[in-house]
Amino acid sequence: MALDNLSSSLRETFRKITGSSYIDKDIIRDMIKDIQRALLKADVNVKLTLELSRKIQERSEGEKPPAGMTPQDYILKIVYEELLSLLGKPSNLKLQPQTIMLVGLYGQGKTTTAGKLARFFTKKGLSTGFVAADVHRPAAYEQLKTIAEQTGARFFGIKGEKNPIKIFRESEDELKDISVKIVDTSGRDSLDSELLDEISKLRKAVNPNEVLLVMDATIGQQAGPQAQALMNATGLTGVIITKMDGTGKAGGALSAVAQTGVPVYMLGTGEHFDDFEIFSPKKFLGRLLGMGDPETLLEVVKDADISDEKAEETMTKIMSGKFNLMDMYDIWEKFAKPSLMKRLFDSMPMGKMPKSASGMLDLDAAQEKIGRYTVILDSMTYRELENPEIINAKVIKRVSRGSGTQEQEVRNLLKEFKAMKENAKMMKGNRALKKMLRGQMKGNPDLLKEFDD
Ligand SMILES: Nc1nc2c(ncn2[C@@H]2O[C@H](COP(=O)(O)OP(=O)(O)OP(=O)(O)O)[C@@H](O)[C@H]2O)c(=O)[nH]1
Ligand SMILES: [Mg+2]
Repeated sequence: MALDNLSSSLRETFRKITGSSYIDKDIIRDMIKDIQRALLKADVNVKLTLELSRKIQERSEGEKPPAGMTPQDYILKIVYEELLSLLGKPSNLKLQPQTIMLVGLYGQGKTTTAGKLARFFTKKGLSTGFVAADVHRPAAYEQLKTIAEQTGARFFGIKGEKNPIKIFRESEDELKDISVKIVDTSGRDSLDSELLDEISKLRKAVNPNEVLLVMDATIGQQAGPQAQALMNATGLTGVIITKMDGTGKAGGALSAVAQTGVPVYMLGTGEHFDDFEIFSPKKFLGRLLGMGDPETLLEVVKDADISDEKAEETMTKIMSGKFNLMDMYDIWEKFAKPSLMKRLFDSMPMGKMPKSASGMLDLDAAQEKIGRYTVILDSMTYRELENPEIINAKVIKRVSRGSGTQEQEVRNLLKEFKAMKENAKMMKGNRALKKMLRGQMKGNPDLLKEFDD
């Protein structure tokens, strides 16, 4: 996933602070150096990194923790708040009739995102239509038409027409009974004045409610100037960052967002139309810092067609770090469906899942692995599943024979189980973050209870 490295560095920094018995200037300075290094490595731009670290330093040295809060927790709170400010203000698309124009450089995912938006709005009961205003790439018309068929959006385009404004004007009658109109525009290799001029004129003609910049997570430092230029030409209202499932560093895109001051609305997390997430700065940061994401979990668990009661129960177990092999079995049985696994991959301890060369979750391999692991678990006794610590070499031998797998594979399973448990404990262990995430977990009292014990 994009930002994996930043995530592990920040978690390490948080661990260091939580683990230190006192806080002094040196510790703060070291921490700031660690954070700077981590941000720069993730492609966050230098100016922003410096601003952020200066703020953290000033506040850490100048502010006193309120009564009842340890200096360690207070430092973490400061870092958390400053990182959160880097992610911009929470805001999102409104569920109402509107016109949305998608802009951005070549190949960043505009047309795919049109499909994702269509899926998103149709699911909420709003009819959606596309205007094919990419007049430069010859295959653009067909691509959008196909996506319209796949997502149930109405399509309007004029094949061969070179004037995007004319296309939009003619679409108005055709799409007049459609609630959400999405205008797909041309991308370019770089931002020349010709493109900016074209997009600016189109923007005036369309007069959209939203102008969304579509930017992918692999874009580096050039993201800033580009976003700024598009901002000036069109008055962007929001950003969608795509390809968050890849190995791009995402820091470039996030820096650009911070500079322009427009909110990130959504994240693209794959090539399918359902690989689309609402962006929430708090959730995103919680996930980055290894707190798991209670809200996403609950959403997905509910999507899995499990009763609310069962969903809560599973969640509570996962987050409590108390689960045993039986629970691991339970999780895999419920969640080993491709669509769910993909969404859960990052927000829940699923064990180590196979990745493809590009760093994305390899679904087929993951399914196969879970299949094999389930057979192994099937060969254990109930007592062993409930008390994994009693599994010794003899049991491993028996289970391996019983399931027709190698002993090594049984050992691997047990090792991963341990790692999952550690992971879940880490989510549980960070008191300062827990407090801060409390707001997100309102309405979920059982979960909070587990957190508090
Ligand atoms: N992995 C992944 N791939 C994506 C995502 N969004 C888009 N893509 C892929 O990126 C490629 C380019 O996507 P398009 O939607 O055609 O990009 P575009 O901005 O419309 O491109 P132009 O119209 O040529 O400027 C396609 O292969 C998409 O499948 C995403 O969130 N994750
Ligand atoms: Mg396109």
